[in-house]
Amino acid sequence: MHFKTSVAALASISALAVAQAPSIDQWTQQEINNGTAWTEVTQIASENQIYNLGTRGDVSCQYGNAKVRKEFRYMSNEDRKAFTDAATCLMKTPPQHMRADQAKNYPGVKSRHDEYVATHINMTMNIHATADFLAWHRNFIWHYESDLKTLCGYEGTLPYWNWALDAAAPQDSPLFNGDEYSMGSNGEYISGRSDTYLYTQGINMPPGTGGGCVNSGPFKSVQLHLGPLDLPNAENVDSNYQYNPRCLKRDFNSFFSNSYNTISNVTELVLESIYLEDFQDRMQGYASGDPFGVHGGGHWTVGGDASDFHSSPNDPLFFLHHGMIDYIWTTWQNLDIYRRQLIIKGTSTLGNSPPSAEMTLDDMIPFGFVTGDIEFRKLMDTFGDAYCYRYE
Ligand SMILES: *[C@@H]1O[C@H](CO)[C@@H](O)[C@H](O)[C@H]1NC(C)=O
Ligand SMILES: *[C@@H]1O[C@H](CO)[C@@H](O)[C@H](O)[C@H]1NC(C)=O
Ligand SMILES: *[C@@H]1O[C@H](CO)[C@@H](O)[C@H](O)[C@H]1NC(C)=O
Ligand SMILES: [Cu+2]
Repeated sequence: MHFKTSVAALASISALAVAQAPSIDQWTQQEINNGTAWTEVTQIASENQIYNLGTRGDVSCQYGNAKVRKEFRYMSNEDRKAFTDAATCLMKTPPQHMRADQAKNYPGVKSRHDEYVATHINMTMNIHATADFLAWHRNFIWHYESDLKTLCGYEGTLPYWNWALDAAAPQDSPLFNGDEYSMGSNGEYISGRSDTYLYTQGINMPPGTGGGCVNSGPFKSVQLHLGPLDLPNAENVDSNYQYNPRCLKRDFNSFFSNSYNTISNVTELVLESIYLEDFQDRMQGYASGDPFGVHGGGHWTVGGDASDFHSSPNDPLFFLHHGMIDYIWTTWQNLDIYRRQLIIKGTSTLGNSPPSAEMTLDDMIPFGFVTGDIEFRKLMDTFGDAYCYRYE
């Protein structure tokens, strides 16, 4: 008994010693700006994860058999097309969760994809600037990946989009060249636009490089059915689930990527945020002096439907952006697994308005038309009970 306790205590002390998060001072500003630091940070995080998994003993999910999510541009042409084929398939697949007697309350829900959009619309005020922002979106995109497999025969994993690689000119990214292996083009260019003042963030947004319909690539003929609800220069719908058939729009804008989504922005976020409160606030732009963070900045870099606060999952690129957000979270967690794996902070209402109770890991989290409620604790570990995947 005594022996067992002291061995466990020793093990956790030495594990803590190796798992301290690195300090940003270990890298020069140039290494932070040119991506060297980010590459090394993700390597340290992976090594910690491998070490940690080694201490878990005989569990079925191991580093070697976990599914690997890759950056879209580093996938083969065939794999990229298989993904976008499945994503468009989901937009043509009938709703799976909504019952016939509910349909009259959700006139805009026509497809399985729309069930994701409607759920996000429904829960917007309870999944952003809340304790479960990161966990909720992790599970949301995981189910999307799972639906691509079970409903549309996809055999790969959910790609992610590292927007930092495209921060200088997202409109020129290979992801958006509009060929059949891309994530679809920019929106058609609309000229003669002026700046738009964004009241929530208090900034003046210059016009982007598109603005109209995505007219080449895999999503050129998709029809959206829900939203927009909050776009500054669009005809927003009057009610949450109104049927509003239209094309997908994008408006790539380097103003946002250069200001909020550079490689130094993501590296500094991860290395300078020691406490979870700082990390999640700064990522979402609730820290002072940075009204977007990498999360908001990514949505506004794409613009158009992806920048609608409520209905942004309309654009399949949403799921790749949130893949990157999830990658950043796993990296931050794995830099100091013992302190960060199971830590949460906050309530279940946006910025705690209206005030609500602190969330706990025992809370059951709802997912509307996506899937049944799931315990918060299960969403904390990509190698835990619910998942088995990693990023590369
Ligand atoms: C980044 O900067 C460091 C320090 O100057 C240099 O050693 C390294 O080769 C650079 N890496 C890249 C990818 O440019
Ligand atoms: C993001 O990084 C760029 C340089 O890459 C910098 O100019 C900008 O101030 C950074 N933004 C924030 C919010 O730190
Ligand atoms: C919206 O939320 C209500 C209340 O939680 C729930 O009953 C309903 O199923 C949700 N609808 C969707 C589409 O998520
Ligand atoms: Cu969201």
